[in-house]
Amino acid sequence: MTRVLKIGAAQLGPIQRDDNRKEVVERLIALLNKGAVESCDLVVFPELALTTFFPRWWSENIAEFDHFFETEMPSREVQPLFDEAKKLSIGFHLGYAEMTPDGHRYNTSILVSKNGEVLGKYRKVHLPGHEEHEPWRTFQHLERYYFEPGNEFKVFGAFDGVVGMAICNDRRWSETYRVLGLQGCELALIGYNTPVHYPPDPSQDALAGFHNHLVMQSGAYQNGMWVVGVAKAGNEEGCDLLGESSIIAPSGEIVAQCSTVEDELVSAVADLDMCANYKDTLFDFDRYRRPEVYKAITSQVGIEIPEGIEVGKQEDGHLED
Ligand code: CDT
Repeated sequence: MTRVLKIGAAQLGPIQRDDNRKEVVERLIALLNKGAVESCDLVVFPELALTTFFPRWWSENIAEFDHFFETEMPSREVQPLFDEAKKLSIGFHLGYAEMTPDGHRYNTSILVSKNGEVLGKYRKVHLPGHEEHEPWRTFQHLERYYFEPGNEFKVFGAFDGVVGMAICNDRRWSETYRVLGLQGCELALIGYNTPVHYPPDPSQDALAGFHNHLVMQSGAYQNGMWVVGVAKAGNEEGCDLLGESSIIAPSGEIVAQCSTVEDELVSAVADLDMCANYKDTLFDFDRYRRPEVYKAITSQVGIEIPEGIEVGKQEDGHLED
């Protein structure tokens, strides 16, 4: 059996605060149709693909932003996307703000099969930014105020392979890919909204594109998996969001990349069997991993410099056995 998928990375341009769901869903459907022209099996939409990136604003009353959340999926407004995808026989990945029946808020993504069935749901584990109002910032990043964190990285049997999901900031953490990789993940789908300007350290602004690809390419290579990273891009409510959506092979190479910061679909053929080239050789986990040496990764959160090391007061680098 050959396991070859045609994947579309469906980058979105900005969604402004007053754009309604119907308009946005029409844009998603247009991208889906571009995917159909390119014979895609799976189209990947970004994080919070139905709304503007609302955590850039503070509201004393959190419920004031509840209209940015979906209380059911598919909702009435999103149903046409499910219908069109089913008609075209294309699966898709979609990020959105989720409100559960008992009032919990998550930054969520779902994986939908070619016949419109929700195969899997993921809730963002690494919530970046801050939880309090920080008016000094050009743009706030209040994900830690608006969302609760999810608690697991899972994989799903889908599209003849093992598929995992992560969301935006998750892609910067090597643990994300490894936990997926340890479950045999062959294809990781990752949506993002990444402001180009990083207020706590603007020296990183010029490196935003480099860091984006650096982390996803390493994650792909070190775990022998395909990675699809898809942006909401462009100038959204005055905030520039990074584009450069890409499809990355298990070799770590980028095989397709968006060139605009607008609605744009790029596609690539992904041979899932190519994962074995890496999983069975250089990154043969069974053979080479040494979990007994990695205990600090799960037992410790922050940095703990071992006793006896006084930073800045060392001798000239001489090491004693
Ligand atoms: N959406 C998201 O997670 N964005 C973050 C911005 C970090 S700055 C607080 C990212 O890692 O791209």
